[in-house]
Amino acid sequence: MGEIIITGVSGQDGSYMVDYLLENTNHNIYGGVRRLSVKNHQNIKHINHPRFKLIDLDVTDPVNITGVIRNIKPDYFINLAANSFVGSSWEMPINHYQTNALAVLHQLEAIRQYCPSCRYYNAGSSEEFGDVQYSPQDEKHPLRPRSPYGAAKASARHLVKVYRESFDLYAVQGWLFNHESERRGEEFVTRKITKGIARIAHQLDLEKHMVGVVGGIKPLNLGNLDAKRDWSHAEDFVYGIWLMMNQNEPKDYVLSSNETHSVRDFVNAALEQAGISGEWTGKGINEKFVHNGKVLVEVNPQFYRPAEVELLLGDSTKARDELMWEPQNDFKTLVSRMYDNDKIKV
Ligand code: F7E
Repeated sequence: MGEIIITGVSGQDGSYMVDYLLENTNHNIYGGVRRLSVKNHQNIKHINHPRFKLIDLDVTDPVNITGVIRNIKPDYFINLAANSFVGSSWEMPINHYQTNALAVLHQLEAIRQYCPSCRYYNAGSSEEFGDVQYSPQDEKHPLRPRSPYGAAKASARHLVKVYRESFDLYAVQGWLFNHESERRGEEFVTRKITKGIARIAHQLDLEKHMVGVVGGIKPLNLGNLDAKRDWSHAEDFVYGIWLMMNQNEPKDYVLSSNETHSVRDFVNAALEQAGISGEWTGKGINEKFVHNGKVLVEVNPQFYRPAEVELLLGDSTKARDELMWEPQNDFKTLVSRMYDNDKIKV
């Protein structure tokens, strides 16, 4: 029985990681959470287990990080704490750099000094590929980030590699393409869509039953509908991370579905799941989805980014061949799981 520290345990990936490790290993798990005046433990409220313990952990505080690593001397350290919303990284670039890059350096340094046998994982991102040179993107694709978020993750990747090679640490950083779920934050486009379409479906239902909706149906406002992403279910990725941490040799792997879909495709899949028909009209900022003369989805340039990653499509062949990693949820299953979870029950 060993000790595992997971940072960012109340987030989507952290919570699925705990679920997976409690079920599949017999290790003790220390879940790091940042102290907030209002707790945000929705994703972990179902976990009540003698091998799971919450600890205060702020990854931007090196004293805190070093103390925790020195005391617990973990066998595994899984860093899933991040400022993960790319869209906010232009407004708060320093926060993104501190949380997503500098914090990684503090963790590596503490592990090097106090617990060099600890296996370390840092959450890397397909955003590091950014302005992509070829598709699909594999482990050899150059790092060409387009946002302060992507640049911070790329910087962390270099640090992980330098520490691995200089000090012989088992330190890895996967390239995780977009991964979503019923536990996804509502600012990310997938959850914004499934929640938004669920609200609209409910309002259409009320109208059908002559109850009426005061002020009419408010359309779902989105940014770039043409952006393409390689979306998977987060549940499939946490076990990929665990496989990455348990090889003979430390290596970085891409995890992805190997399919790409536009934001518009995601909206269409959610509409289909909701049983709402209609058509897209207009182009660019005038594009709309119309159902029986009602606008349900429209473009709002407020959600455009200063620089966009237009296309991401992963190639996870290496993880599938070497780790025997096999995701279980395809695109349709992902959308239907998320939509059904957000559906308003009456
Ligand atoms: O945007 C477009 C937006 O915010 C996806 C994080 O987990 O995955 C995630 O980053 C796309 C972008 O995720 C809206 O412009 C259109 O092209 O859901 P997102 P992301 O930026 O891809 C990577 C792998 C990570 O590492 C990140 O941590 O959708 N989009 N309309 C919109 N995006 C948002 N958020 N809201 C919109 O209304």
